Amino acid sequence: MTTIKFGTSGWRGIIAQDFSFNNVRLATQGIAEYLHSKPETQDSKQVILGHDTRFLGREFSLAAAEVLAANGLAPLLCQGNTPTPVIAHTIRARKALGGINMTASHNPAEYQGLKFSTSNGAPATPDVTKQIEANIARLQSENWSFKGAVIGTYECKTIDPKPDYFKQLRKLIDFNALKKAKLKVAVELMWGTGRGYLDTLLEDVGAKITRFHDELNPLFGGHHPEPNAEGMAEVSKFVRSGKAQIGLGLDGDADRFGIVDKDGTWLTPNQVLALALYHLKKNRRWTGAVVRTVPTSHQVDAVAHLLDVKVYETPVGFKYIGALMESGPIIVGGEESGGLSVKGHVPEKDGILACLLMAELVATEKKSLGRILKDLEKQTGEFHTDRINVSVPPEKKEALLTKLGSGLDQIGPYKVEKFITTDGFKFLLPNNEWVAFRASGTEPLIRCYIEAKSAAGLKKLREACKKLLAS
Ligand code: G16
Repeated sequence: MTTIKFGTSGWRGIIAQDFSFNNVRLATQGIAEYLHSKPETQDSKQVILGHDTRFLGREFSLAAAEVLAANGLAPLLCQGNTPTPVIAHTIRARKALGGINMTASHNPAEYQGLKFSTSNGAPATPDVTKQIEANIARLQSENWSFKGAVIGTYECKTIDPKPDYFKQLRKLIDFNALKKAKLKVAVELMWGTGRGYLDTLLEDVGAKITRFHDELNPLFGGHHPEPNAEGMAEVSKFVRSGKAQIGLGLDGDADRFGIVDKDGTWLTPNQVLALALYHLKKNRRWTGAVVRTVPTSHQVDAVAHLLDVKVYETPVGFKYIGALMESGPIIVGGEESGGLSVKGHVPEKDGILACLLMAELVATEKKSLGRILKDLEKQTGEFHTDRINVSVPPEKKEALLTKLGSGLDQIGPYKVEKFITTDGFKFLLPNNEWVAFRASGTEPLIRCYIEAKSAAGLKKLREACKKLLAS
């Protein structure tokens, strides 16, 4: 029997092994029962369904739709494959009860996933997923089963979510500035759901775009559909050759962004978050605070300090950022894994919005992003970050986490000044440098995050962390 657990973002599993039709039906029944326990279910019955480009996405969505309908709810399926932020916006725009999104985001092709969002479009918070998990465990103990229609044959009402979402982005992005700039843009669509969204919006404002991987391929070319330095390498090369002024990319479900500067350098999401805050506060004059997760760069804090903006720190997961965005004015919330959203938008990460915001910044200041960062660094100092993903055998994982969690006085030659346990273990070192360790909630990995004030310092810290992880 599979234990269905909601990790950092939804439930993820290997297709056919854990992520089966029966388990999707079971998880959906758990969600339907949760929805029935909410008073809002008196007013609306709608639940938005969507899926990414992975194997059997539509069929899994239809299986979920059938269970929802059997529970007296009204499933509405987004046409075609749909970005996560678009599903989030659709939930809000249609005042639905929530949404179920079949996506394993950046995980490799053998995975599928189910993300549940509440009526505000935000990823479900842990108190909600705990209730759903308890419902599922109870259903399992009662041997609950559902006799569904032949796979893929159930008929569900569909909607086109694009027009509403485009309308929302036209409110948030300065498309006039983009129109004037006529940028040459390389767009990495990563065989994912961003196709027809990011590229179309840019083309509509007269940008000259070159698309990468804009065909449907559930195998993602054998890679993780992640717009990190590796995932953006082809775009980097293209931009470096002078054929485009900026490279913009998305992950499989278009909630994460990847940005390549004019010289072909891939910018870290940490840098992009700092730039987004700078742009919205300085050029747009937005007011409010900034939210970042624990392992996100303190460069964000340094830029916030320059601009007199308050910083909030949360555990990893956009569900925590989203919750804060719903509770007060937040200019921008984001995280080092490549997610951000802004004031007035969905409390869910939106890669499409992030990419357009960076293009808008270039169009507004008529400078490269690297140039803007260099100017900021003159005032804040430099920030060098890295992330090491370590695959640790399950039998060694607990021992390693226990060792790190017991607190350490030293990391290599550096004295630990403060130990933070908001999520995993973060060790603050002298000179505003730090390292953090935590178990990923989406992949069987331990993540080690490092920040130093110089390239040489980063190298030294990386070595110290590698030694610690190997010992
Ligand atoms: C998900 C969450 C993010 C989180 C990321 C990494 O992203 O939505 O909030 O930062 O996982 O989490 P972890 O380090 O626990 O693997 P996505 O894009 O996969 O949905």
